[in-house]
Amino acid sequence: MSHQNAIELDSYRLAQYAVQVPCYICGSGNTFDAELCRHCFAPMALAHQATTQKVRPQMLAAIGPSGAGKTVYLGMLMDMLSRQGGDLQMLARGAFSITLQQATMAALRRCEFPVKTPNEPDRWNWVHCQVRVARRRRPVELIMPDMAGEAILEEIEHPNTYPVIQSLLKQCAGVMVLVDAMRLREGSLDEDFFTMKLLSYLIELDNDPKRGWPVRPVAIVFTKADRCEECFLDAAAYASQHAGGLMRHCQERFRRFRFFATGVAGACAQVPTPEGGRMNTPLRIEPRGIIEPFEWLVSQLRA
Ligand SMILES: Nc1nc2c(ncn2[C@@H]2O[C@H](COP(=O)(O)OP(=O)(O)OP(=O)(O)O)[C@@H](O)[C@H]2O)c(=O)[nH]1
Ligand SMILES: [Mg+2]
Ligand SMILES: [Zn+2]
Repeated sequence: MSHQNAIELDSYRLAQYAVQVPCYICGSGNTFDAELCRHCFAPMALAHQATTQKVRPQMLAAIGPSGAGKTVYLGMLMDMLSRQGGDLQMLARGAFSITLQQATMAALRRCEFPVKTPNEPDRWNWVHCQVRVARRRRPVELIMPDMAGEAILEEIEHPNTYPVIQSLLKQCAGVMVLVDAMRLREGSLDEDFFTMKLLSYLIELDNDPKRGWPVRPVAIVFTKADRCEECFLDAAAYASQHAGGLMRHCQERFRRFRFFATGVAGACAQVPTPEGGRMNTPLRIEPRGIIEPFEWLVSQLRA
């Protein structure tokens, strides 16, 4: 090969870097070979996959304080949806979309809960999936991350600490707000306050009466309801009784909201850890009310 030819090939390679690929979440330009967005750390695979599809994926988010049960719930939800037949079925898009369900189910099988989600967005698990609903002609394309509760709180208190959270929540078509039912019953006002803060933040992000958060679907999901049966019987009544502020907030600010109760563990025990502490472990896995909040949210999405 002549010297001149070699120069031509190299410059052709460099030309690829001149074309920027916009991140699907925040829109910032990235090089074609970037794995994560250099601005918000969302996986660039989301952008590459979206360009190959006719339908633009919609975004959903599960938010709630640290320890609310987001990882356990989302991991179990993805596992159940990907295995079941029937009216609602899920197909993961991309190998990265299976990690959340794989890590959660591996921990539960060892009779452990998954570890706390790290605060750094580059370590979050994202799911891009196709959801088929019996009544809909076309499947729904969805993107959903498992975010860390502490990072969500930090972003609300100090906007732009985690730009990915703001970009995502601005565009989300709907949201699941996870609330620890046990802590509410124990009278923890933190849970009520945190949830009201989250809901106020959503309204601040987009208050448009036609397209903004006042009209987007909000599922309030009480987690760990395996430990308080009355929550399963009537989640809305449970909210009125134990989270009055949250209930009023929903009624005044949102037009489409609904309360749900979920539980993943059938029974838990406190066991000693090798470090001398104690750890909450699931003795049985008995998922209840996992599909319902998601099914309702999907039914509320535009076609
Ligand atoms: N009894 C019971 N406990 C649960 C359930 N889900 C979660 N827990 C407990 O709640 C803890 C926190 O659950 P995670 O799913 O890690 O919480 P998270 O919202 O992802 O927390 P961050 O990652 O810090 O934001 C677990 O370690 C369990 O001790 C459940 O369905 N039943
Ligand atoms: Mg988590
Ligand atoms: Zn980005």
